[in-house]
Amino acid sequence: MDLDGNSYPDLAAGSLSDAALIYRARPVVNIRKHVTVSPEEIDLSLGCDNSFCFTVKACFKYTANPTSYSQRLIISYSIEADGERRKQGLNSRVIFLTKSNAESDFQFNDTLELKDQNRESCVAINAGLKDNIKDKMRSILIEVSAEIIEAKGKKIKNGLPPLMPVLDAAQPSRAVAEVNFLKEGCKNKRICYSNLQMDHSLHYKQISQDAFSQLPTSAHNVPQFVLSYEKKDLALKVTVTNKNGDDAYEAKLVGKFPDALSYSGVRPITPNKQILCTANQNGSEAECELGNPFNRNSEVTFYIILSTMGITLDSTEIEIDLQLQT
Ligand SMILES: [Ca+2]
Repeated sequence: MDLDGNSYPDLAAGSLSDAALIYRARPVVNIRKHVTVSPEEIDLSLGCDNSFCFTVKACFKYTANPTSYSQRLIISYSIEADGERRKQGLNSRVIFLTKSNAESDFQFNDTLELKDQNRESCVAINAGLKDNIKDKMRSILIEVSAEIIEAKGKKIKNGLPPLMPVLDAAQPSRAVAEVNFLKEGCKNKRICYSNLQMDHSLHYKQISQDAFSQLPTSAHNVPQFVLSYEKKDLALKVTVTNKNGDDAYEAKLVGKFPDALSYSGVRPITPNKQILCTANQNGSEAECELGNPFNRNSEVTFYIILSTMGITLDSTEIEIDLQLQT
């Protein structure tokens, strides 16, 4: 029995009293979401910061069974950028320039009317990128989701009010599009194969002088350091190269130091090449940014200065762990 004429079977239960209960089945609809971005690739070397960078176009239509179902649906939808990154505690790189009632600028929320089954409605919004974004490597994901907030009924059979449809739970809740960054310094413009290599040597700084002297080595080629009032600071001279490699994005050197040593500073040697290092609170770990990108065939040399305050009379061996990352 279909009391309201929506093609879904209903159930009526009566008793000997003068009341009857009607259980009506709500229609199941599927909102099809389709999202595209234009352009799909951004060339950051052409400049694209706070102003317009790309357009997101999201289209929605609904399908239902039976095909004769034709209520007007009001949906609310959300377009979100860099959602995966934000789940990892990172910031979104995107700012939507078209404003909505969303609280944040990486999200766009609005409502839309779908007049009939299979009739598509689209929106287009503009987006920009934040200044000085670090991650120019991983693509930006744009996710679109939607839900029904109202069904506007036509004439209802038997004087019954229209029922709110339910979303088909078996259908994907999100549609996704990707914005990629063009990597000029990479042979394959999407994936970069860098060739980062490192050379290092240990030096010390005499208290009265500004220069660094290399430590003498033992018979087994291990640098030897004798702590004295004059020889107070150790300096790790590091040279990093990227010979014939693709550009290395977010290239950095990560150093881990033993209890006896702690990071105390960095001193550049290569002219016009500033190195920025950040250390943890007790100086047992430091990260030095080499470049974003660290270009093909570039080379940089710098000293990492290590305080020897923690060295005791029992210290006989010191191990330093250095790693290049990109
Ligand atoms: Ca029905």
